[in-house]
Amino acid sequence: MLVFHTPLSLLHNPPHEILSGCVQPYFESPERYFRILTTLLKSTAFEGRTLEWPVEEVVTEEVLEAIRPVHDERYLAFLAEIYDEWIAEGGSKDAALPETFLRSDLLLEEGGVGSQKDGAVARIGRHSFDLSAPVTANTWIAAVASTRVALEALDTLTADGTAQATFALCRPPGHHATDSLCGGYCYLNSAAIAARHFQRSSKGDKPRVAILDIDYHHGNGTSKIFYDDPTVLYVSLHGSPDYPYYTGSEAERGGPKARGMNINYPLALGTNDVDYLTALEKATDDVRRFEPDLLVVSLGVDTYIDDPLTNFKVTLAAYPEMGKLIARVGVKTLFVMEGGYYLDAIGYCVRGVLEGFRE
Ligand code: SP5
Ligand code: ZN
Repeated sequence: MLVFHTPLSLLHNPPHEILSGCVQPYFESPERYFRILTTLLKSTAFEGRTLEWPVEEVVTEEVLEAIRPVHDERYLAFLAEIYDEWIAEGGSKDAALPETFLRSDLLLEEGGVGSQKDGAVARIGRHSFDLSAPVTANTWIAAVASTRVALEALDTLTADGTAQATFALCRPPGHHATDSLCGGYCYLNSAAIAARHFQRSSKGDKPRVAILDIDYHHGNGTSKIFYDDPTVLYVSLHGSPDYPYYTGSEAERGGPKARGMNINYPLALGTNDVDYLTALEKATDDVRRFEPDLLVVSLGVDTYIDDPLTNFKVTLAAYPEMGKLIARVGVKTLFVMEGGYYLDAIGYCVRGVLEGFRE
């Protein structure tokens, strides 16, 4: 299986985030990229495809065309400009991070005050939903490069008649990013962008895409982006109650034009291998019934028992079984990397899923 990745992912390296009221080292670290890549490439079943561009050539008109159907123009301008604006206002060189958040229930009149021109602090609070998406000097470049990894993996998957799956080692991840908000280590929603790109670049009838999100956390961004779209099925398994707290319930079934096209499997904290795989089997049945033309898997491995941020009891033995269930859907599958923070296991968890898929 081809493994698409870019060393430009390493340019995004925020020193810290704020969790449990404390400044903590950033869990979504560059080391994750090395661990996953080296563990995969130790096996002859995988072949690396390194994507490299000069920094000033990462953001092309072509990739922006693929991103625009998913993210709003003002949000993209914010990601591209905020660090320099923050520095110009005297903010820390480490990273831009919000102080306040624009919430509609705070406003006294619709629209409130201000625009995009009321300074860096106001601007970042308009486009963030937590304190885990700092914007550093190269965050925008790394995020766009990460999206390009997903798009390249998709192009190869669709162009190659024999490939049944490709793996996009995206970093930073994407599934928490909405059309206009960053958060949860995510800036650009690469899985959503790839799904839309597939639909837009196909000739004939608009193809159907299923997104199966097996990261521990609910992919609130992806869910929101496709919530009222009957051509994209979103199915998520996630720990509940847990981050991002306000989304991911079974009652979220899709908007008026797309009832039933959003399916959530909230799983209790402490969920073990058997219960996890039972739920995943139901989720893959949902995907199969939809008869998609493409399956995008948001592959987070923060479901692992020792993950420092999460609360399942899923062991290494479960990951190849996950891959087998996903393969049984029987459709071309793009795997897009999302979360996973226990460095000593993430490579083996990812390898387990991908090897299980191939068998
Ligand atoms: C892509 C992805 O997996 N993003 C996850 C972001 C989760 N951020 C908040 C985690 C809250 C964890 N709280 C418990 C900390 C125990 N040390
Ligand atoms: Zn996660």
